Amino acid sequence: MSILRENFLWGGAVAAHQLEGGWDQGGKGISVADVMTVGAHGVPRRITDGVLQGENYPNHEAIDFYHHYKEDVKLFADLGLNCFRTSIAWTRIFPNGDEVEPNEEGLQFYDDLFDECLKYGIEPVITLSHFEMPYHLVTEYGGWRNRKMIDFFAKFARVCFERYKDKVTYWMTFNEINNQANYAEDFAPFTNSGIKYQEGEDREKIMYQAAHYELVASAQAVKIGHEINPDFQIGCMIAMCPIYPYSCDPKDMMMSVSAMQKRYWFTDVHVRGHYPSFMENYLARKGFDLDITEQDLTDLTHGCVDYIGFSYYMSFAIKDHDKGPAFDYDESQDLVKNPYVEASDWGWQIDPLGLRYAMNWFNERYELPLFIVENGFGAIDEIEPDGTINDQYRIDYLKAHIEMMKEAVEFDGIPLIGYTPWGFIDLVSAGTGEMKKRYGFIYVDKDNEGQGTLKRSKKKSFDWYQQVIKSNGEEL
Ligand code: P53
Repeated sequence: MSILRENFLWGGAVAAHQLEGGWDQGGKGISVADVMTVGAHGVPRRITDGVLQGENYPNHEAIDFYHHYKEDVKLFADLGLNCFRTSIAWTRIFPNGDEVEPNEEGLQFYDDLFDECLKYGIEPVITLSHFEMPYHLVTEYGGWRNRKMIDFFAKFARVCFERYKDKVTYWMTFNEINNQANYAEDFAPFTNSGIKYQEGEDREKIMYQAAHYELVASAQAVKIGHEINPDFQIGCMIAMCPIYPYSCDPKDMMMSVSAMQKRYWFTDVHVRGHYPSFMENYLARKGFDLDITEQDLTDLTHGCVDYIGFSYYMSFAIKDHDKGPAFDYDESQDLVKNPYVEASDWGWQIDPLGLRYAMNWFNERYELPLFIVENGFGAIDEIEPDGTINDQYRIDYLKAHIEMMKEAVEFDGIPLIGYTPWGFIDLVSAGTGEMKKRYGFIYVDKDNEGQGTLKRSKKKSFDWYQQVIKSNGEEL
């Protein structure tokens, strides 16, 4: 008997813009991912004004899944996946975002992809918006600063729900909607919300406005989806990096509470359908007179999510910085290094037990099923002279996390739907645009400069994960 449920969803996760390529094919429009250059650890990706000659845009070709999907899905079946989490590129369906009619060629691509998956018993798990909104909506409307986005998104969601209602059951609305809590940097506001800040703007206020519109759009989508197919399971998607108090100093503890509120209130609204009191008071104290209508508040109550999808890579830690009774959190300044955990080459703190902590935090607060839709270890892989890749470090990372996930089920009774490790086929890093920050069980021959044959091969972790799935998580 295994600890995990019998129909546990074992999968792998990717996002359209990070693997598909074919950025200008099949009638696809330019997305926000198409105007981001390659970066590195400590070197942010640049956001250019449209697609410029001579720049390296890693997402344009990515790993060319657009043309390789049949052979790739066959490999996924060989790996033993019973689900595959990907996203629908909004720009394949509505190239500019504001068209009246969808692009049939884009819709057909996902029909073909989902059919190919279902042929092997692999269930598609779909994110509607994963860092890839139409760039036209940024230049013409200012992205999610604009209320009009709600209608554009709701329409996109409706078209997808109607088209794929018999092929997809598990959906998510916005990927890692809470990344933008880090509004000091340019990356998250742009990838989450298509927002480019002007000099002197109040970034924080704009972030809260955009997040509000997204939460309303998400709620509308949940309602629409349930009307189209009552069996749909529609979740939110939260980037969960729990924020520990640096010490047992009560002030550090309270700082961690406040930081968790600022980073995870998005989940409160998604799940409960209303703003938590601490957030209402915060917005009032800051004097942010946001555009929040009575109808919005009603919409929120009618679009509560069915489950919580979340990513888990790392934990954070925080110290009080003498901010007084408000304990206001500033993500770009307040986090400190945790001396008890190691970090990856990209500075991500490795903390398997933090996954169990995070699952408990969600469960205590919401009592909804959880779905771990991303977890993984970005590392540089070396190819041995005989062509093999011995990625034991990746196996060690994932094994430790799966153990903690199982303990959360066994000891804490947490209802868990499934587990889809991130980037199980190598793809373009979201944060840095690099290829060399690899997560895969499947190697893809391509480097940061865009050179390579795109040939796929199995790493050591491929066989390991295959056996994990086969044993329903018993053989790690
Ligand atoms: P990369 C930051 C913190 C946690 C998750 O990230 C994050 C990010 C953004 O970089 O993103 C998620 O590729 C995201 C994926 C992304 C993955 O984590 O920067 O949902 O699109 O690829 C890993 O190493």
